[in-house]
Amino acid sequence: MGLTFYYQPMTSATRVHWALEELGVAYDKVKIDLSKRENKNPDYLAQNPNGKVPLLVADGVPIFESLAILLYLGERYGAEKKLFPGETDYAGRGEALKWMCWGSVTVVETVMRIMRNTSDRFPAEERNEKAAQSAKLEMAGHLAMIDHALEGRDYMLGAEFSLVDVANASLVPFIARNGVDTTPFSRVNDWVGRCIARPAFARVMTS
Ligand SMILES: N[C@@H](CCC(=O)N[C@@H](CS)C(=O)NCC(=O)O)C(=O)O
Repeated sequence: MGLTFYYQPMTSATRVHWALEELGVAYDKVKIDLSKRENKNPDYLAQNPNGKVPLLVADGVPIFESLAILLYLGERYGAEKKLFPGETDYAGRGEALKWMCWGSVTVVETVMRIMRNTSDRFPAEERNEKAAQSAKLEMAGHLAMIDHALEGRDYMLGAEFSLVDVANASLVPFIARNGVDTTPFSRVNDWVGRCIARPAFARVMTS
């Protein structure tokens, strides 16, 4: 039955798209136009009651949430492609799960808090400058943590690029677009540069 990937470019689906391209697995792509609310069509909601992108339908099983999809892809294809620790590499899995979950829960919650308190996509009366400032301070702490973790290594798990880098490097440009100064974190910036220079990322950006 294979893999069908539902996405809109430049969204939370992008990191899943990137992972699919890195893994080199065969998949079909279906663009969902969020501006036309195609994500709220009954057919789409029947597969994804969460009504958002991304969605991956894997052998008939619909999987929503980009982190869940990344972990699924890592478990299913990652070890063979040397992009995810193998089933019995418990030390590697511990590192991978820790960084992927922390990025997708803690870091994403902080950037969403910044966005909700600064972006004109949200009503002015719901925005709070002080809440935005404290979230930006927290974010600086998160970036410092990644910067420290990258000391002496090119990628989050060590010398080799992995899906952990896909999951987390993809967050940094979004963080910067939300008004966080990432320039003090030189290891983070160098790492993001290395990750997004990969051909798989370029393919994602042009499709
Ligand atoms: N936590 C979810 C976030 C998904 C999400 O918010 N997707 C947005 C695009 S970035 C979306 O589909 N928005 C459409 C909507 O909410 O109607 C994930 O990582 O998959």
